[in-house]
Amino acid sequence: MSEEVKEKKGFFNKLVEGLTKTRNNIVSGIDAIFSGFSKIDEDFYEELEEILIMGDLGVKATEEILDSLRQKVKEQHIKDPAECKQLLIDSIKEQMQVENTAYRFEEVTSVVLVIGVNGVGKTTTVGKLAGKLKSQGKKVVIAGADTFRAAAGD
Ligand SMILES: Nc1nc2c(ncn2[C@@H]2O[C@H](COP(=O)(O)OP(=O)(O)OP(=O)(O)O)[C@@H](O)[C@H]2O)c(=O)[nH]1
Ligand SMILES: [Mg+2]
Repeated sequence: MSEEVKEKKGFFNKLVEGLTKTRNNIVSGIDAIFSGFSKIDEDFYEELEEILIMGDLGVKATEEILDSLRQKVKEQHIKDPAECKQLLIDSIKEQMQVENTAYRFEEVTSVVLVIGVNGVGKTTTVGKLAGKLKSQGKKVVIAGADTFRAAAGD
């Protein structure tokens, strides 16, 4: 076996390790907040903000998620942090919604870039998208743009 294989495995393992750490930090951070705080106050929101930003959600998305959470907590008169875990999940889901008009590629010639870490389902999703568009009578060209491995062309 060559050096190259060892090197690739090392790189992949490092990637998985890095992402696992990020994921664990967010999950354990959020769990700690919901069990560690006895009331919903500014400290609680500040801690939550820090965890979301450190989890790479971005400053703008984090602010919008927290605004929506604050509003829900107020409207529903929630006092217990444990009760607002589901509200946080709802707020994050809301943030991920996109309008129907967000993708104009259904009407004009467009490029769709699909990006993600290894094995998350890019190729499968690309195949599904291409199949759907083709069945609508559109012309589709698929190109692999992997940096160190040619994508599964077939
Ligand atoms: N459960 C589940 N499995 C999926 C889904 N999409 C893809 N898979 C499976 O996940 C595995 C990886 O899918 P790929 O589409 O090859 O992922 P990829 O991101 O192109 O992978 P690389 O090109 O190797 O980085 C395959 O076994 C798929 O069948 C999904 O939506 N749900
Ligand atoms: Mg692939």
